[in-house]
Amino acid sequence: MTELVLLEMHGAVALLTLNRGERRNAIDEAMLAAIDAAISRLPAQTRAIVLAGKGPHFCAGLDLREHHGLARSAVDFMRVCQEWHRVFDRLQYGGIPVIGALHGAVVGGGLELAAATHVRVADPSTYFALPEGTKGIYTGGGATVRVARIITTARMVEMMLTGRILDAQAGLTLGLAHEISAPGKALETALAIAARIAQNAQLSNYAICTSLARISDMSATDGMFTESLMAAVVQTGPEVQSRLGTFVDKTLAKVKPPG
Ligand code: 1HE
Repeated sequence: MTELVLLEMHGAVALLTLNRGERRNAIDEAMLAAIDAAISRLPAQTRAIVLAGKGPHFCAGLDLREHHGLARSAVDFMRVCQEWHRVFDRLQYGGIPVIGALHGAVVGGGLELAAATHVRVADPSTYFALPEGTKGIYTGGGATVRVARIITTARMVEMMLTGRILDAQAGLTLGLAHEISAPGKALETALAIAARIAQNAQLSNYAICTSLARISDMSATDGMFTESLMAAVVQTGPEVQSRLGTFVDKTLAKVKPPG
């Protein structure tokens, strides 16, 4: 039986590849379970993850064929959504940076999955859409929170009502992508970014991935308090002495203008 999600280590970077290209990596129950299982299989040395899709598209979202065939009840589908939320939360809040390598369709639940990654590299072929409205359905994999926070709620309402399809450049402008790669190079670029991020202090990466989105859910005073707690843990962590020592002895790379 072919594995639905491939796991391949590149040093400290785990490459997870959705491996259902013949179905455009549509997410049925087996695919969701395979993503969950792949996260559970990550070796202890994993310091960054790249998430990619096999075939011509990153991910076509909910498996519409399965959904149509199962004729689920409202309660059944509520449970499906909660399972998507649980699995995608494991990516977003697992404490390990996840870099999405996007290409082709990143639509519906595919966009919900991409929005759970922390850094998104888009091949020029990438396009983003939330076609649920035009299909008589609704987002259920976290888009109302994750995508709305990236592009604003108003923009998401417009995208869903109109079925608007955004190309890679429009996605970049809205923050759905953070970088557009050279054609065909999204995976290579994502792996290079992941290798760099894997060099950061593990505790800093953990704090960035787990606390920032949570702090944005809090009131300003609670957020500031949580920030100071998180900083107290990170700034007194095990790597601070050695990393900041290189600043004191002037061997630390300076923060220079881009280019
Ligand atoms: C699928 C799916 C799918 C493809 N579920 N089987 N998502 C959508 O509305 C996207 C629907 N899909 C498409 O618009 C197109 O298939 C694509 C633009 C993604 C790809 O087009 P193309 O021409 O490259 O491939 P294709 O010929 O359309 O698809 C190849 C096969 O994949 C075909 O099966 P085949 O047996 O005819 O070969 C398709 O049926 C199959 N396939 N997409 C099932 N989505 C928790 S709620 C989340 C809400 C949502 O995600 S709504 C879904 C939004």
